Amino acid sequence: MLMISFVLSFGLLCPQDTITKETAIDEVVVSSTLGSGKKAASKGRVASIDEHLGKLSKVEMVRRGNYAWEPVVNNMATERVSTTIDGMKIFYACTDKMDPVTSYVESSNLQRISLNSGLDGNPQATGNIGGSIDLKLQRVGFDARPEEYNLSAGYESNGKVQVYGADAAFSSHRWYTNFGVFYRHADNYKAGGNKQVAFSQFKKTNAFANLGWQPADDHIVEATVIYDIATDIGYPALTMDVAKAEAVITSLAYRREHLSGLFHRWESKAYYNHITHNMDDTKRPDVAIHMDMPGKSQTAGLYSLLQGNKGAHYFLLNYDAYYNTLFADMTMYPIGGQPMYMLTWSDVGTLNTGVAATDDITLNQHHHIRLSAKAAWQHQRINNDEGFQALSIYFPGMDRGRSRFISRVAASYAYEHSGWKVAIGTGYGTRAPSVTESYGYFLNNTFDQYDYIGNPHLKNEKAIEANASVGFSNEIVNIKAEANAFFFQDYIIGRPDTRLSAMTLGAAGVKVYQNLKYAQIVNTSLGAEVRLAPWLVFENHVKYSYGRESTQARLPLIAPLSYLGNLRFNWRRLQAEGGVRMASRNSQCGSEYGETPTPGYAVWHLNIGGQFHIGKVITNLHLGVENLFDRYYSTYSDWNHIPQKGRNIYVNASFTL
Ligand SMILES: [Cu+2]
Repeated sequence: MLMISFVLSFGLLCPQDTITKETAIDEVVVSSTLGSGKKAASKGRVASIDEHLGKLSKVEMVRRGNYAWEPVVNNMATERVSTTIDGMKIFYACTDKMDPVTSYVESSNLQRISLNSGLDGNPQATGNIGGSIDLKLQRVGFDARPEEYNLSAGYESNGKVQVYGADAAFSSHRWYTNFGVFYRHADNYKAGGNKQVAFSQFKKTNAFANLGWQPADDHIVEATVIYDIATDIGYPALTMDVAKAEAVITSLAYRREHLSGLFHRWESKAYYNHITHNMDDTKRPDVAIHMDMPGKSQTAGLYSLLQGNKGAHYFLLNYDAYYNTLFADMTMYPIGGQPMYMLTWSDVGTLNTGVAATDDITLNQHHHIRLSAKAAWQHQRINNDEGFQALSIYFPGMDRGRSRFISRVAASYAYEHSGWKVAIGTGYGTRAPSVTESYGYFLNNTFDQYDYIGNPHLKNEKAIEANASVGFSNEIVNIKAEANAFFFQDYIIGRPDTRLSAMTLGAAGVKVYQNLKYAQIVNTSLGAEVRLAPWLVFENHVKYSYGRESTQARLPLIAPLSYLGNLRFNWRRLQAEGGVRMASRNSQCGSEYGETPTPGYAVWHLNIGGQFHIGKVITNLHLGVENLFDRYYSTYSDWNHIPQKGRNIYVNASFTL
């Protein structure tokens, strides 16, 4: 977890263009075929995106089942985190957060996942108080190996998970293409003690194709298509499942390389993506009122990015714009009664356009400064009359649309000398409320059993960030202590409104999103890695976080004290690892917000794997055990305390020719 890669290569497809930068960007390498993937999961290419994301030290995952976990960055969930795919904005289509956008890609689509912590977001990010995740697509590029073929397969004993993938890549000086298909299937898994977790199955297929064309040197056209479909997905923590979640993601880009003058690279991209999400309660026993709940999300956008350098400066300038619409409705079928219809996201359109700039200044080999800023204008409007009228009952005289100005700035300074590295940073940013927070209509939340109504009168949320880290590394040790703190003003969260009555049967009441005066989130971590022998590394990581709001209540879903310990062995082409993950009971949980404490636990794991050459074929083989002692447990971020997997033996292989 400590192995933070500080090296970012820009202009991936042109090695001569590579510029090494010192930044606070954390990343996990997904594709193992490219090598040097220090943090790549031991499950390699067949690991899910969720498993890869979980390797990032500032990321936790909220689980509502065995599929589509929600990434939480610096203890902030989707509303405060920006997720982009190669700079493209994409928004989930489920009012119950069953489909974080990371669920619409596959490991085989990705080369790496990069995370910018806090307000220092990537250029296309918006609303990123907690951080911004960019999923970098796997493109073979020009002048790579003329042809390459990959096959991968994996099996997990718990839940009989099967994973199969095949992809191919062709490359020349003028053209390249890589494409593939990936399939995943899981039955219900078993928690510790052989307890079956009903409704935890899923099926997923993902197909992708990338195409590159270079009609003249350094004039590059690139296109991407991803089609992802998941069916029969169970959500044991929720009262409903998903019949189908489907995404089409497309982009077309034009890029110039090796320009002379101030800017050496210019890239413009237009994109469109479309998500459909259909929930399903027909397989559940004892459903009092059957419901149909589909959701739809469409986003069209573009960005244009200039990269340049002059003297000590390395800078980026970006313009971006997108238009997203979210539509969700619900039809209830009471037994013996008339169906009832309700719009939950009433075709809300969001137009957002902004400019961003970053400057990395290398004063000399010891001093480094990074500045970043973004300003954006956003207009949001309820496009559906019926939905507007329904919400107007609760907010008489409300406007149908609303414009907002959002911005962020961040600055950091790093000092490096003889193995020591000290960094401090600060930032200020504002966030527009999400569609759910502004215009959601009776969205039932199974976490606290309340129905939620959006509030069109919300003010922008504001936050000040301060962060600091100190580290030391040499051949033997690598130690890093890190802390960041976020001070919010007008923090947005749902609070009970006793005047309203709930729509959902058995709901505890209605909550309306409000701006709280202030809130704080503090995250601290300490990591130490010791090389005990040339072939043996002992890795330790401790984390502690804290969150409180202005009524002095604790915020919900804040990670408890946790520890990760690993012993890593390297012998020739073999790597092996054994370790433990531990967490304490989160007795200081957000009880005011419906959270109940989760007991502490310790869970052990083992794995071994390596890369071998069999003739011309490069073979990656891995074998491992998770939850070695079959412990029954759940983490603080397991929705409604659904248990984690019990003992799980996995094996996977990938072959590259
Ligand atoms: Cu859903």
